[in-house]
Amino acid sequence: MSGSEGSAFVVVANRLPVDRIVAEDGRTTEWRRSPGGLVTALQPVLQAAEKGTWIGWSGDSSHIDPFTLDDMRLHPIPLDDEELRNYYEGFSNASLWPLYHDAVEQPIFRRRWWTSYERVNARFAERAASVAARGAVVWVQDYQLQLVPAMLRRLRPDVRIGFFLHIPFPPVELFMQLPRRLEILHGLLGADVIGFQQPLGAQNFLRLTRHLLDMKPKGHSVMVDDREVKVESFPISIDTASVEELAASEKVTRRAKEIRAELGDPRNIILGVDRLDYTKGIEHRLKAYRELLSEGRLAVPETVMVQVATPSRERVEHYRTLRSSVEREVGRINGDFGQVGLPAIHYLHQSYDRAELAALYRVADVMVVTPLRDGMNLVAKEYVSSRPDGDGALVLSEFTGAASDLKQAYQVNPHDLDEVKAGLLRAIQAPESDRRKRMRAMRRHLRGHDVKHWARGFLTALGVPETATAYNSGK
Ligand code: GDG
Repeated sequence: MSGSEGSAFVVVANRLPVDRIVAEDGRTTEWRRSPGGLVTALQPVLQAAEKGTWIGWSGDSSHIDPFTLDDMRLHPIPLDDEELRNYYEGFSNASLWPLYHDAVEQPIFRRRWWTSYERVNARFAERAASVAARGAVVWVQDYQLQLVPAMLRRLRPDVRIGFFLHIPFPPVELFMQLPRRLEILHGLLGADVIGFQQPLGAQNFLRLTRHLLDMKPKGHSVMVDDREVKVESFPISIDTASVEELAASEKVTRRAKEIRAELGDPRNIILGVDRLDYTKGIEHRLKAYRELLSEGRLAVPETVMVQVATPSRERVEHYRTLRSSVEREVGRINGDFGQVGLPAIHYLHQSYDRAELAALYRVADVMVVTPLRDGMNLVAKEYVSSRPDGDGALVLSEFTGAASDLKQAYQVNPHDLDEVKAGLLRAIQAPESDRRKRMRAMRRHLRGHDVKHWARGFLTALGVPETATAYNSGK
């Protein structure tokens, strides 16, 4: 249905922004919007554009007809088990993910994974080509879909194509390891705007075009034939207003008090919240905490740690190994320093709803975010905006994109254990006035730089100010 019937604005992402929920009768299913910044950011444009469409994987292999939810047209793409293993768990999460994160784990390459990656990317591109109206704007998201821009351009040269990478883009020396590196590079260059989280990612990409294709980047762009491709950074953020509102709600305030009591009313609550992923530096922070306890610089029950580790990519080998080693370390800490009814660390390998997470942020005196490499890290931003009391302290790895936005955090190099320990102690012992001053500055920054600011910036670079103005209509 290309032409006048199609959508003027199309988002292409690995996942649809909805979850399928089994109704109470246990038989029928319904769709519910999944919580997440991306959908919040894009919904105003999807709603403003006549029949805005989101194309993404539904979460299983069944063929589901397009449907409408909250004024968004949703086009589910099925993935079968082979594709899930090869395109998603394989090439996306065992090759690209570690490689793009500084190879903090050894990337694995398998030839059959590539075939599947190409096939699935083609399926997304074909669907986008069939739903986009003439001259539409198509915004492709993230590392799972890097071939889509060029594939789509071949099918539909009339549309404007944006691509945003949510994770870091590696330096040339690392990218060169990637089998099929040329195909990936050509895939991305099909876009009109390629967006990265950080200026460093954009620079790495531009250097790569010089190195592999002998291109001559000028400023923030390169020419592909006679077409200009802009390469810039757009740091993503959170829906600050809604995060602040939820954290200040009566329900969350009440729950935060309950949690503090349930934890035994300790003086210091240290919190970590991450997907259970080896890039997040969970082991590094646990080790720092253990050493502080064993040196007597922190003590239970005056201090307690809560680590939420949301289950993630559990069939990928790297993730299984990580889970074992994190759980071994948690057991060791509790074995050595816990008391009956008073563990030193509460470890939660579970997912929570937004309100429970907000209550945890509100109750945490110190939030500890120690990734070895992270495109942005929204958890750090959510914590800052979830403190209506104005207190709290953030220990933040300098290897996150968030470190450029949250300059007043207690920043640490997670590889330097002594520095992580010192950062934790500084955050715990800082005078209240210092903590409040830092938090105030960071909160102010996030009010001016929310996720809509991010989307507006990208769409303006893509040359679609009329789409970007959807944000000014107050929708
Ligand atoms: C990628 C990049 C970049 C976590 N546990 C629960 C839960 N969460 C939510 C958090 C936060 C999100 O998941 C995690 O976002 P992060 O940014 O921290 O990390 P990634 O998942 O690795 O995201 C990252 C991001 O994309 C956006 O561009 O910042 O660098 O790696 O929003 O709150 N949410 C709920 N329950 C949980 O248990 N509801």
